[in-house]
Amino acid sequence: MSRVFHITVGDRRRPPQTAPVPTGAPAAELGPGGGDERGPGIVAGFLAPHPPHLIYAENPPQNQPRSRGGWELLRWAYQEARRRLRERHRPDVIVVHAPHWITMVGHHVNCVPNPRGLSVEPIFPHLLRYRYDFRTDVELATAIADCAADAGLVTRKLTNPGVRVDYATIGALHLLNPDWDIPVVSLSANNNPYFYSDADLEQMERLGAATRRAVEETGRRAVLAGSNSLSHLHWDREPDLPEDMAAEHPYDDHQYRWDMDLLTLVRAGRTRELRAFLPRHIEATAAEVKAGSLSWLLSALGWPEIPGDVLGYGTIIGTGNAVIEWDPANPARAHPAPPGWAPGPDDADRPRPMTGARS
Ligand code: 2X7
Ligand code: FE2
Repeated sequence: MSRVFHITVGDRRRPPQTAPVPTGAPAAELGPGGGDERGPGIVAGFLAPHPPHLIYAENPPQNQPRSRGGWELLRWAYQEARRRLRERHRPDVIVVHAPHWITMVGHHVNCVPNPRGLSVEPIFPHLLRYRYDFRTDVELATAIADCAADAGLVTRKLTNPGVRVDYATIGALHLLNPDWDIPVVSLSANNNPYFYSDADLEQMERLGAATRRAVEETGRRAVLAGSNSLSHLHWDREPDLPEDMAAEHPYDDHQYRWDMDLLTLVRAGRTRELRAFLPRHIEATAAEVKAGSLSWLLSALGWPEIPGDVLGYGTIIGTGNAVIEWDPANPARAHPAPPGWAPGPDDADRPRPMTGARS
């Protein structure tokens, strides 16, 4: 049984924003194999959640625990993300921002050429004990750290090969590229989802802009992965068989509906409104998005007013998780919200029961 603490969350009401619904941008040229023919730059971004349950359910050889599967809809969403990454985006590098490499002072960039070791999930060690061995794009990592420092952010280059890579970085990277044959840059989370404070996403946006500058200056073709769950309250007990899907469902209806509102904005391509909505969603659902990975990602993409492609949504021990792709050159079809719809569930002020454990 694992136990976690819960914070009291509420709603910080802000007036709904409105913006025109985009009809879609011109598609990029696709080559004969379906790959796009763009040159260097950030070619796509993924929201790539990392709960250890997903790797556990995949049973890869790198992970010690064995499972009978589970959480298939999210894993199939990742399957499609992998296909697009390999066939269409063909990046030189995957840059990942993940919330469980927590750095209390500053934004750190992993500049170790070949990180190797065992990554263990501290709350769910029975699900994730993963042997990793991958290559860092040190030139880009160094450039990101330098551009972030130029942008006024406290920044450090991690060069100590003994530092263990956190499970969120490993989770997102494994699920996007289990072959680990694409170099990586990994960024730490200076903005901590567990602090009792309002979300300060401004620095994450500056880090995103710095990442973009570094990618362009080094001439890389990069895919970005922001590794956040959405609503983040989870059960403090799990079933005897962790992958018993009869026990898997949203923590409560309130959390679920806030996630659906966020995804409605994403699918409609209302990115400006999404930007204003994120702090409300964080406040209402203790969202892991508070760590800033999603803000970093969308800022690096320039907050494109295009729909994101929601490849899948599912809960993991009650938390909300979505795999989403933003491809500025080949945007997804827009799914406009119903007329008169505004984000923020109408019961936003209702006090939520903190039920915690399931029976
Ligand atoms: O890191 C996580 C998470 N974000 C959500 C659910 C369960 C475990 O780990
Ligand atoms: Fe997490």
